[in-house]
Amino acid sequence: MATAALARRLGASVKDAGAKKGSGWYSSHMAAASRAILERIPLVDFTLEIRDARIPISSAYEDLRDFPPSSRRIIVLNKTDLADRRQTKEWLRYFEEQSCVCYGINSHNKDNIKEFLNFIQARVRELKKDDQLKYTTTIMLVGIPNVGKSSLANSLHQIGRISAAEKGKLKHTIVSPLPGETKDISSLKIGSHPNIYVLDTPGVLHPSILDVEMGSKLVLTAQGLLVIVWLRNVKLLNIFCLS
Ligand SMILES: Nc1nc2c(ncn2[C@@H]2O[C@H](COP(=O)(O)OP(=O)(O)O)[C@@H](O)[C@H]2O)c(=O)[nH]1
Ligand SMILES: [Mg+2]
Repeated sequence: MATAALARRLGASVKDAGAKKGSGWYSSHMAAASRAILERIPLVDFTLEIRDARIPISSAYEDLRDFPPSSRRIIVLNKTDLADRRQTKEWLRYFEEQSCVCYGINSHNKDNIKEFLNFIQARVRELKKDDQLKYTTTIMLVGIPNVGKSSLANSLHQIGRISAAEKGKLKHTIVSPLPGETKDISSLKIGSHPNIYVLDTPGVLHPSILDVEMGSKLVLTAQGLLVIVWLRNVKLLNIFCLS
């Protein structure tokens, strides 16, 4: 009971922090990233919307809400290692019933990444049946901060290049439990014959969509750290002391 009350209080604080003008949360940088991502969606072959497997609804990427389900948009439930296995299965079934292509993954698990690469390659083959070797496929990873976009991009790059016996230096995009570390859109090669690139993007979270429940879920999952950083203007310690 006390935990539920604390969760609600934290959720309400996150909501208030989002609504507060000048809280620095939805910066001009995030707004620019949101625009840049939206501009690229029609240009890329696939958009992977990365969500947290523990909170697959609250971690949805708002900017994709108006895009209808399509075989070119794939919902990836990441961090399945932290989620309840049975619930993840149910969520995957739920999204499939909504005509969404959906995949559950742990970005830190090599076998998961290999299977996911096979899945992506199959989708690429379906998309470019004719002369597919000539084309370069681009896959953009989008999502709210901290869902694991950069981790997934790095893992796909590492495993994809090893499988393709590619030479050359491995690239890295920054992985961090703190928000806002990915500042630009960067591209990493994940396959050859045909060439496949993933675009890692900065996380975007519109404060206007937050309600108390979503706020508390973000606090209580891995996004907790991120929210605490955002909440530096809110007297978070007071919230704990009052509970
Ligand atoms: N347990 C677990 N942690 C993950 C997974 N993917 C990413 N993380 C962690 O989540 C945090 C945020 O990851 P990052 O890739 O920077 O998220 P981004 O902001 O969406 O790019 C980091 O501490 C990662 O190590 C996963 O599948 N499982
Ligand atoms: Mg990142």
